[in-house]
Amino acid sequence: MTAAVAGTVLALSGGVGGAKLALGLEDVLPPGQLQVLVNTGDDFEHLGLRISPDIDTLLYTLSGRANQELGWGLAGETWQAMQALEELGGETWFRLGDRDLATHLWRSQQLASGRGLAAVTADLARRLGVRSLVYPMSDDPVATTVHSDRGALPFQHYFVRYQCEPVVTGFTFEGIDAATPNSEVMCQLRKECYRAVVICPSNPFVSVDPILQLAGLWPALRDQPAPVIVVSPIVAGQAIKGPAAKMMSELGQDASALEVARYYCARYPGLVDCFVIDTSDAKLAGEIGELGLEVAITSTIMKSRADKQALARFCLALGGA
Ligand code: FO1
Repeated sequence: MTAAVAGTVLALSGGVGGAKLALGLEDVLPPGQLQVLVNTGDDFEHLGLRISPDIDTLLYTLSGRANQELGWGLAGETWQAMQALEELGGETWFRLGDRDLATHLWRSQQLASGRGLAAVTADLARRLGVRSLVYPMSDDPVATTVHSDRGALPFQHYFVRYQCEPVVTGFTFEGIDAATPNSEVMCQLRKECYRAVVICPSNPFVSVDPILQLAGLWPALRDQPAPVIVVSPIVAGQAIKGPAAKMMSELGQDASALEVARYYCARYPGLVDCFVIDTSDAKLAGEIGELGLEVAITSTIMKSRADKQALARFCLALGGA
């Protein structure tokens, strides 16, 4: 057991990669000092239910319930409902486990009763015993569309139904112009409450961009005093998980940590203070540094709990955090 590092930390996260670092951060921070702002661009209505995949990945990971093999859903899951649905000729391309279904039923019922997604998520987190604050990026609906050689695809159709096979040409976030960022986070940014902001190793295009594109959010992150630290989701030319590297090459970029750094600098000038790369990418440090970023090199592959904690501690030691 090592000593905790005090001060509230805000992490921006998509699904599995972000949840791993969030778990490490939660472990090394005192209880209640981690807040996670989560992408909801992947959310959709399916079988009449509201599904929030990235929120659930965070809640399941932080409550020790995550299915490590699948990378989504609950551990020890059974699939009776999906089997029965298949026998009825229903849609089963997006698999909802029996226990996971309870989450979607509960959330959908709560939302239908008029509660907002942030309140429902906080309640769910409490019921699951999550110690950190997990905030949806917005209570307003935002839906990621993937533009591709097979046309404009709702995110889950691209990701799950077509297994990320279509060649991407761009992304849009339907509803983003009318969406308001989470009010708690905006309030705490204005009050300069954070000691660090960590942009987790999540997909820049479909996990982090929907969050940063919410009205006023990235300028508020840039203008508050805590360091903004990005952990590269690309290691040695590969995405740690998911289609980020494939998307980069289809968009005409090199799949590299350097290109990720260039992307953040071009799209969000002045936002990022520190950029964390894996030791296998150490040779890129000079060029990333020339972008005006502090470059930090460590092992960013999070296999064990100790790896997650080590990366979390490393991030919290950067930029005066
Ligand atoms: N991902 C899959 O690859 N196949 C599935 O059938 C699937 C079902 C699913 C159900 C609930 C949930 O919360 C997530 C689920 N995911 C599934 C994962 C998810 O769609 C993606 O990993 C994220 O949206 C990307 O972060």
